[in-house]
Amino acid sequence: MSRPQVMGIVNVTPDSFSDGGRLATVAAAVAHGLGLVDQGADILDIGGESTRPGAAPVNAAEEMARVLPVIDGLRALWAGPISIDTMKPEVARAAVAAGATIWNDVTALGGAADSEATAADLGCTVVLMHMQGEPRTMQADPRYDDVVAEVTEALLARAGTAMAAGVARERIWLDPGLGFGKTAAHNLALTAGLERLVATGFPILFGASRKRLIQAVDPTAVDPGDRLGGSLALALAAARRGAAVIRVHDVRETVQALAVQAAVNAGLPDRPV
Ligand code: PMM
Repeated sequence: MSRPQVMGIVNVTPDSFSDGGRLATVAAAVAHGLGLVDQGADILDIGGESTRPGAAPVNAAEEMARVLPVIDGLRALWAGPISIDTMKPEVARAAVAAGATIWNDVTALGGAADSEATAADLGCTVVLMHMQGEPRTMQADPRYDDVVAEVTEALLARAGTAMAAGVARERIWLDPGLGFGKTAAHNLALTAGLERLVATGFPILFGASRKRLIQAVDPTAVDPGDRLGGSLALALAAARRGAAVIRVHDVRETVQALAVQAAVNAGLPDRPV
């Protein structure tokens, strides 16, 4: 089994990098992205608006001012795939014009009336992520009868709508959206049941890096920086079940863990190390 692709996260929000102003932030974000490429990232995911529960929304002009110079800077120095993590079609359009080839949309093209038509027009790959509710309130009281079945069904419905709007089937990836309107138990069930999503035939993107479900298992992991072990365990679990792309902060460690898992499965030529 070959390993999934690793998507490295470049969050360009004011709290992510230096507070030395816009230019310093852009330079730091570009350097961070190139560092992730050196560590083995196959894809870089650039985001200018936090989707954490309770995070304040950002307008399109501010979001573009954050992400476009970073995409420009990366595009000038790296030819690999760049993804734009945005809920706004106008930001996706500008990002694709700047060289992004993937629109990662946590609203599964439900964020604006023209999201689907924009995705069809852009012809880029789109990540349709599942979310119950909206970021501000999604963690209040998420409920499902059968989370794996309901998330699968909802994502297939979104994919159907996107295709009806003109998005090509082969341009669609699906993502169960861990942490987006889900309890820790829901997140674990979705990880354990990922094969159901894989069986849809769409490539599956899985993002659990540093998420709070790890703290639900290990209550001492309060700081997201203390969740590496859990993030790696989740990445390996998803890879084993056939995830195509794993979205992570800790690229080097994830690439290494996936490579070792693949080597255990496939074996290595017998030579001393
Ligand atoms: N998680 C976050 C942001 N964007 N996009 C996709 N497709 N899947 C995710 O799981 C996802 C996402 C929130 O995590 P971060 O704040 O650590 O980036």
